[in-house]
Amino acid sequence: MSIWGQFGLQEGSTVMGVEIQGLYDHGMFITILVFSAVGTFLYSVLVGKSIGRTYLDGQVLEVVWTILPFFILLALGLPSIKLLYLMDEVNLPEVTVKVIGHQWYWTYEYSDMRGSSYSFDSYMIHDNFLLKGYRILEVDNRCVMPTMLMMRVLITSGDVIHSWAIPSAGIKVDAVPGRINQSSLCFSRSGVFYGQCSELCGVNHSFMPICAEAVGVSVYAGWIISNHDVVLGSMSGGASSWSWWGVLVAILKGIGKAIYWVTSSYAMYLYYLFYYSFYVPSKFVVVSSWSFAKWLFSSSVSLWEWCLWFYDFPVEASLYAVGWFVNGVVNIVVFIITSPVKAICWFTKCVYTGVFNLGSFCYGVFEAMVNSMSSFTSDEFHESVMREVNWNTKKLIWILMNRYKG
Ligand SMILES: [Cu+2]
Repeated sequence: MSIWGQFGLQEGSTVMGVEIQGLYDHGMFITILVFSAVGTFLYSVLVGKSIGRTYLDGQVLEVVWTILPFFILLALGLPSIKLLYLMDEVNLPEVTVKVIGHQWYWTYEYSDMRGSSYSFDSYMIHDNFLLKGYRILEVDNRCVMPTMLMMRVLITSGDVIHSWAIPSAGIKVDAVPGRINQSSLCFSRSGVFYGQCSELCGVNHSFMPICAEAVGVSVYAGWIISNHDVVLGSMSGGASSWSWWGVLVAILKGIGKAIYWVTSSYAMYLYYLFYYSFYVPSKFVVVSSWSFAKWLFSSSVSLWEWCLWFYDFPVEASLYAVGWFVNGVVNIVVFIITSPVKAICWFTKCVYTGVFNLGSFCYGVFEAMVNSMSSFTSDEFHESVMREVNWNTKKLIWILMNRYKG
């Protein structure tokens, strides 16, 4: 929520919100740098006394002030483009919330659970009834969402165009009648986050706030299960029938599965242990040492024979050695002259390989540069987000499976 005297963006409440905040800081840093540099130049030109009357042109200076802005624009633009594409990505959402804009309230629908769809309307609380909280931001029913879990928000409208926006979450999606817009959300912390309808939709446009309450996964699961139970009209929980036969079959099935799992994983472990710790290294050692030994043996035998020869007839042996060397050179020259196509192919291949390697190296450096520029959070943050999201996904599925099994 915005407060008086706020400077900059609201503190990010989602993973994407945090990244957007980082992009803003990054952009502001460069902007201030450029502004102060240009300001200094302007000041020194207008007020300073260093005027060169004989200074007509400076080629190097012109090249520098053409190339430098290119890199500055690249540093400003690339991270922004990457974030833009990341924001449109919807990665395997575990929870879907459908948001429907109305004149002038929001409807939230949770239809993930089988057999029922839980939905409610969210109206602004009028000043006269507001006991606590913020004026024209508080609602009667908040949109409850889990933290650290990949979510999908489907946004549509029942009448005119609205826009569902939570600034701190970095989300603003138009609600268009007859069309469903999709966006992803992943709250990085729990709390209550406010937003307002962001598309002029009629007289009460200002009085249809958005209020999202981000809670932990277990709290969210409890909330959604209890609400679905109300919808299904089975607060006591479904009584399942059971028999000894069923229990026996289930136990046998479980034992079979466990034996299969343990045996197969142990076999796989042994196989990979043998393959990578023994087979691969010994194969490498045997093959490479065998070919090296062959080469060493044949060359030393030839050298030894030549040395014996040299001992007996030094002139002949020397002539032969010179001839052998010249023959090699001549062979290469003859190869180039007689089969120029082959020689050109070989040369081209060498050049191509060199250029390709150089190019891929430059591309790798460029990619590393872009990657390091376009994420504004540390690797530890990424890792902790991945860990938390994985863990919470398992937790949610476990809770729901336990509740709805059978
Ligand atoms: Cu609206």
